[in-house]
Amino acid sequence: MGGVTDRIRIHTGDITKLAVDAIVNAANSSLLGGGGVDGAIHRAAGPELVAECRMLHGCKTGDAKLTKGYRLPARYVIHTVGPVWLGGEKGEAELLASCYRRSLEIAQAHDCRTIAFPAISTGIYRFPKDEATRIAVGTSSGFLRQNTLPDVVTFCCFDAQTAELYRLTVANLGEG
Ligand code: AR6
Repeated sequence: MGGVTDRIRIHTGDITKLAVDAIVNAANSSLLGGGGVDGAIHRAAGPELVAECRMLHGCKTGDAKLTKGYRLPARYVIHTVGPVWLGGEKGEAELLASCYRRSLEIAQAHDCRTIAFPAISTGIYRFPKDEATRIAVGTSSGFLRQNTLPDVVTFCCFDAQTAELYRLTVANLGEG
């Protein structure tokens, strides 16, 4: 019997290239674009993306909203707003977990079999990578255990060091 780790992939590279049902964007609460992975997604999707985002009237930290993928190979973009790291006492961990959970719920509601996440909040928002990776893997594997959709979660790491951290974290998951 395969456990949930069989439904987790770790990919090193640019999330805008992935032909999955949904890619997740590490957005800000305006949903109108920015730097980092958000800038890359908007550039690759084309100007229709920001036009649809304007109609969403923003998004709260820890929540997520879906748009089409336009010129991306992915059918949908799920825009989530991670917490800015303020030292760890401002609910950052719970808010980051909520980003993963809400994104997976929205993917499921749109019948997505495959979804790819970037390392939300670990760039411009400065969330410590070790803890962010534990939250990403822990929350996603918990959701996979309880749900058949999405079938496969890909963690898209921008560099080899991050991918290694994800590999170690997945390996440490107790399969129960
Ligand atoms: N593919 C995959 N991962 C990427 C890519 C890419 N093309 N580009 C960067 N990363 P960040 P945040 C990684 O800063 O910390 C924006 O301005 C990057 O190495 O993109 O959540 C938004 O508008 C890092 O590991 O997002 C917000 O204002 C991870 O993606 C703010 O930044 C997340 O880094 C959000 O900050």
